Amino acid sequence: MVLRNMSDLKGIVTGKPVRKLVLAVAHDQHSLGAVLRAWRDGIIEPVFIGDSDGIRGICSELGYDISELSIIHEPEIDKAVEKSVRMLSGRQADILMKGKVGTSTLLKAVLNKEWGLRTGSLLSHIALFEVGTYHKLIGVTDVAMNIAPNLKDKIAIVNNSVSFLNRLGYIMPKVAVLGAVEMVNENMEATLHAALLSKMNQREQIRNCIIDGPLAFDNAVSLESAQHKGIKSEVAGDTDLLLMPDIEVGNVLYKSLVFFAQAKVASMILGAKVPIVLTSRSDSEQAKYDSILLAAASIL
Ligand code: COD
Repeated sequence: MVLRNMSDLKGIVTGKPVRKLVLAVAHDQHSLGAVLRAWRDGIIEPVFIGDSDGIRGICSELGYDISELSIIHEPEIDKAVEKSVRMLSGRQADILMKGKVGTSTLLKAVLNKEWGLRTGSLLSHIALFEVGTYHKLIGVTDVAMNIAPNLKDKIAIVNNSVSFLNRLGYIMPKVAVLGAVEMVNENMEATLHAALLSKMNQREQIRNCIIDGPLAFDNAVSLESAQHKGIKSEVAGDTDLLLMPDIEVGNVLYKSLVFFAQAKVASMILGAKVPIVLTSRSDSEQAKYDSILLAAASIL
């Protein structure tokens, strides 16, 4: 199976067990709007940790009666984040979600050696996009957590993403490892990593996916463009997952797709003890809602 539209996620999670979601630093309008919608749709049961007056005020502005929901009052951001993460590490809930807090503050807490959500493997971020000009959803990794991944990190990032896509129903997702060019250039490290990852995939050191690279962005998403350059590739034009060279390229692509191409996006952190909904503060309520569905789908 391959997801064509963001709305396919709803079909996957509807009627499945209701998951307990902790919204860390919850007094945030878009996050609360998304969480309450997912609650109303019977997908999650929320716990809000943050400034209780702020939370109640926003929920009432949004027109929700939250008298039956759990709110833990903690106005200090660091303490609210720690309480949230501890709740997940204590297995009192299933999904963590970032509210009104910076990404690195939340991630540092998630990586806390004593009470965090580490598993021993690398944690990484994945974003799924619905873009009007592409024939299916396309994944992009890592645009938000690993800053300058080395080859070992990239292997872990691919493995995290592939096992996630496998869980969503993709049998052999097609992975394009991006560079600025499609030939190996010894001065461009991303092309060296791409060639090694492709060979490791051919030799079954990285399984359950088809990897090709280096591919430039145009060849990865357009068969016509690949053919024009004489590139023969099973992945070109039909990519399910784009592996980014580093966080800057990934983040700029993410924002370009959202702001210039009006793409829909859902995103989360993989490889932790529990799924973590981690969207950008500028993401819409819809993006946060779709990200909640994605996190719920990842643990079916
Ligand atoms: N997975 C597992 N363990 C990790 C990871 C990871 N991805 N990253 C670091 N660790 C471990 C290290 O092995 C070490 O034990 C400890 O965590 C601390 O490592 P540092 O010192 O390299 O990392 P930190 O704590 O300074 O920073 C970790 C962050 C994830 C916060 C950092 O990498 C970061 O700021 N990433 C970018 C976040 C961001 O600003 N995104 C914005 C885009 S929206």
